[in-house]
Parts: sequence; C-alpha cells; structure tokens
Amino acid sequence: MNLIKINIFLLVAGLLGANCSPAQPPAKELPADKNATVETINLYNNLKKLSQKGFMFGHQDDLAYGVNWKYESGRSDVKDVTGDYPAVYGWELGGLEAGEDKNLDGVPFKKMRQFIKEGYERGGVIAISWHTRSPFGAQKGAWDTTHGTVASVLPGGSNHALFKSWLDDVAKFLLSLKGSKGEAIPVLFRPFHELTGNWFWWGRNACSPDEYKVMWRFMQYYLREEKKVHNLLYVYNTAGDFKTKEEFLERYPGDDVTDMVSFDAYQYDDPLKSDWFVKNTGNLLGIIEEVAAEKNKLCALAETGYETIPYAEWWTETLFKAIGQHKISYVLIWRNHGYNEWMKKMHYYAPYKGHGSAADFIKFYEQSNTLFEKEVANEKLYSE
Ligand code: BMA
Repeated sequence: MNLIKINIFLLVAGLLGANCSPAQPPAKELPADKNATVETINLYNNLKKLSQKGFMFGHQDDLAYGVNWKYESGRSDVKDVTGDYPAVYGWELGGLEAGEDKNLDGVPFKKMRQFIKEGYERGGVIAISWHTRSPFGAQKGAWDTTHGTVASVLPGGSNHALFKSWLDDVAKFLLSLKGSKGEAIPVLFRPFHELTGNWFWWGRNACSPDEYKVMWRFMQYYLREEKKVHNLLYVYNTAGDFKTKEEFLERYPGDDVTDMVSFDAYQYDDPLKSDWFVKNTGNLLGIIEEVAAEKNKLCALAETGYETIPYAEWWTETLFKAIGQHKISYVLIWRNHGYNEWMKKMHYYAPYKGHGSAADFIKFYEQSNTLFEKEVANEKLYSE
C-alpha cells in the first residue's frame, strides 16, 4: 500500500472504530478540586442538572433556632410554616479560627456538626460561610477594615502563620463532617464573601485585586493539598453592588479555583413603593448567569431577605419575581435571630408560624420551580 492508501485505510478504520464503539455514559465533570470525593463530584454534577428544574430554597441556621425558640430537636421555622425543611442549610464558622466553641452568633460547633449531619442525611445541601475574625480586630471581628490585613496573611506576611493556623482549625471542622457511612459531607464553601463591599477586612478598599486572589488561591491550595480537604465546592461571592460582568469578575480568583459564582442582595427599601430590588436583583442574576454559562460554573443568590418581612406578599411578589426565569442553584434567606439585643430590634428573614407573610410563603413553596428538602431528597444529589 502506498502512503495515500494507508492514510485512507486508517481514516476509514478510525471512523468505523468510532462508530462501532458502544455508547459511553457522559463523563462526569470535575469541580475545582480534582481529588474531590465521589459525593462532592456527584453533588456538583447533579446541581448543574437541578437548576434546569428550579432553584433550591435555603435558610441560615435553620435547625438551630428561630423566632422565640432555640435548640428544639427537629424544629425549623420554615418547616413550622410549610411542613418541609429548606433544601439548603446555611451555617457559619466565624469564631472557629479564634478557638471559640461557639460561632459569632452563639451556635456551638458541636451542635452545628450534628445539624449538618441531620440535614445531609435527609438529602439536603450544606452551605458554609466564614466571617473570619481579623488578626487586628479583636473588637470588630471580621468587620475591622484595616488596610493591609489581607497582605499580612499572605506568604511572607506577619500574620501568615496565624492564617495557616486558622485554616488548620477550619480543615479540622470540615473533615469532621461525616455521613453515616463515614463519608465526608460535601459543603458549598463561601469564605471571604461580599468582597466587593467595604465592611470586611478582605473588602475592596482594604486590599488589591491581586492580594484578594492570592489569599483565595493560597487558602484553597492549603485546604486541598496540605490538609487533604476534598469535600468542598468553592463559592465566589460578591455583594450586590456591581454593575457589569467586568466589575463582578475584577477579583475573581480563577476558573481553576471556583465552582459557583454568586452575590448577596437584601431588600432595604419598601417594595410597595419601589421595584428597585426586583429589577436590580434580576439584572445581577442575569450577569452571573452569563458568567456561569461562559465558565461552566454554578450560580446562586447566596444571601438575601427583607428583615422581618413587613410586606405580606414579599415571597411571591418580590423575591419570586426577582428570580424570574433565571436558572440558579439556590437562594438563601438569612437567619431568624428574633429580638437582637445588640441591634435593639427584631432580626429575622424567614416567616414563622402565624407570621403575616406565612400564607404567601406557602404559595411560594407550592410553585413548581421552588425546591425544598422533600423534592431535593428525591433527586439523590450525592449519588450518580
Ligand atoms: C449579620 C447579622 C449578624 C451576624 C452576622 C454573621 O447579617 O445577622 O447578627 O452576626 O450576619 O452571621
């Protein structure tokens, strides 16, 4: 055979070979951590499919306390109203790095670990934020905005060893989250959040974009490679203050270290007088949805709420409309503290039984694209 004939033979054989091979199941996509546990990889892949069906509803500290109650086994304000638990459980690590046994909102880490296990075992999803105390901010905690703090925790900085010791504590806690078969519980991990704002030590005025990115990348390298934490999906989270895709991505640490893009946006004005929240949140969701599609990531509204929900139809008329047709993984409502001594006011975001917006919340629950725990449990998010 001359060279041309050989080439034709190889081409035909190749084509036939390709046609004859049995159909392969679609390959699973790997998250940022290429050594993620099987359950974490499954969660990542299943969440990508789930956002086509609807968005999960989440609530911060849901199982720990609500308005006028604390630590009652099995209780949840969301469940008291709808008969179902939220699909996403938000928890918070602030204080762990300082050696505290309770977080900054008073939740004992021992109890938190148990609540996380309960929610996961029922088929729910765990999301964790971390209001990391500043090394310079004994008084103000995460809210100390001393310029240069981020630089000080980077390799070579005066607080680098301290930063590593915080990550040791966080790694220990994350690795201690185990399901009944001993498997590590997957977590949507959202550290150094609202980075475009100016209220945390990792905020926009306190560090350069590169410093933020290096801190994020170091954090991930250390958890993943040094501490062998492989149960995390990494959530990049800005405040709701960006106007463009470029602004949203200014401090984005990289496709290789991110699994989900998100922002936080609360309702502050009166939704009956202004549709700003619906419009602005909708626009921002459009931006992150586009970013997620381009980068093949998940996206979410990671924190929202209208404190005390003074508008009875906020759920269907405001939040539901703001999300509209956007394909997001979840929306999470902030915590139900009840009366806050320090703030001298009621501080809660989900309705409780008898609350003025409870009937509307049930309507929101009944929408086909709002996903609470029962529906999400049927999806078996941790299996293939
Ligand atoms: C804020 C308030 C604070 C709380 C902090 C961290 O929005 O709820 O009371 O300490 O979040 O959870």
